Amino acid sequence: MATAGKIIKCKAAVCWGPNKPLSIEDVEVAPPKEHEVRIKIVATGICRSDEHVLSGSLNDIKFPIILGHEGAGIVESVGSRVTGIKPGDKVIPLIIPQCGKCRCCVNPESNFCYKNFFGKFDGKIVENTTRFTCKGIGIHSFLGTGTFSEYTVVDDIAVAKIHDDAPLDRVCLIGCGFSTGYGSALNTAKVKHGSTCAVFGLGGVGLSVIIGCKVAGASRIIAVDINNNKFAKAMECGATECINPKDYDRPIQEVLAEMTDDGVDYSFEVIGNTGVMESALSSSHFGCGTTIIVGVAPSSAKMSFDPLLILTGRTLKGSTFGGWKSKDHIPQLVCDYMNKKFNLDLLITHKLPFEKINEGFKLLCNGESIRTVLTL
Ligand code: CND
Ligand code: ZN
Ligand code: ZN
Repeated sequence: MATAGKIIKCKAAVCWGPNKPLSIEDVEVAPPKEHEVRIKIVATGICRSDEHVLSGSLNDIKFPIILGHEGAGIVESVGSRVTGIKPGDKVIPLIIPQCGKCRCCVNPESNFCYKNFFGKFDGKIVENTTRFTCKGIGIHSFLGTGTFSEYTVVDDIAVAKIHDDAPLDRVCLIGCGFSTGYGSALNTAKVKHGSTCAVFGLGGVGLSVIIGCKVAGASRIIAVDINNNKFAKAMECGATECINPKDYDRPIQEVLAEMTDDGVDYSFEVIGNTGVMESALSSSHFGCGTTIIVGVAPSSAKMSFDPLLILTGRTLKGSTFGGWKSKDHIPQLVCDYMNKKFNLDLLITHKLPFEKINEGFKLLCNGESIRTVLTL
């Protein structure tokens, strides 16, 4: 491509600090270095985790930063020593890289990687620098993906080549929300056929948990949210019943215990609220229940619970990116979508041009949208 090896000037939504609207700026995107890939982003979803940064609930975020971690695009150019990815390939940037060599990568039970960005939040890619500049200032990249930009640079261990015919304006959700929820049911909880599940929080990630529970053959999927407007979509995704904690004057775990002969087999917290995490744990069956934390709590929040809950047979686990080994599994998930194994189109409630990104965040915060897909 004519732009290979050169700085690209393009538009990006820069987050200069918490509690400020994103600002569409002209940025410079440096060419990819060794083991890096520069991508033309075509579409990107807005996930609640981006909003956590905007609202200042995550510590140690380096500003200014370009958010966005649910994108899909086309490779513009590759740096030296990149193998298996070439200009023109359709790709999804990965929020958890897969170096293939570290202790996590070689363990089939883990989908983490020592080169991960999650929990580190320093906004740098592996070489420890940034590739974006705006007004002479280096701009960080959230989770190493920075998809709220027409072009971004990622590490080659943090990008998956996907099917040439994949519709990028939909499979972008496989970059985070869909895969995170779906995999937490299938890979982390390993939901069994005929089991009972409760899903707390019915945003894009929670609905994807429901889709996963359904694919796993759960017999009951109880959807829990404080916003009744989320229930119709939850039923469409596979929930068998919906409940609102505000409709009861007793703790929701008691309601769930009554509904399910003493507790669900699997419960999922998909909000990022430590109080709800405790309710989800208490909702699972005392002898054999499993609770999965998917929501990202504010940095300072602490969970507290009676250890007897665990001692009596419950299991508490967390799941990042649905337990998928990113580079290995994402291309297959894209094919599964194209083969109609699941329907992630249900999650897309809004489509907006990139310039309207702040409107997209408003829709998320008002509870009006599930996923807004921005097209660049
Ligand atoms: P979104 O905000 O769309 O959904 C959250 C839902 O929870 C909304 O429907 C709310 O109405 C509902 N809710 C809020 N408070 C309560 C409550 N007290 N009781 C019941 N329901 C409530 O968010 P999302 O689906 O985009 O993301 C959900 C969480 O998942 C969020 O914390 C995000 O940061 C996290 C996440 C995790 C990962 C991962 O890899 N683990 C990846 N991406 C996002
Ligand atoms: Zn996300
Ligand atoms: Zn690794």
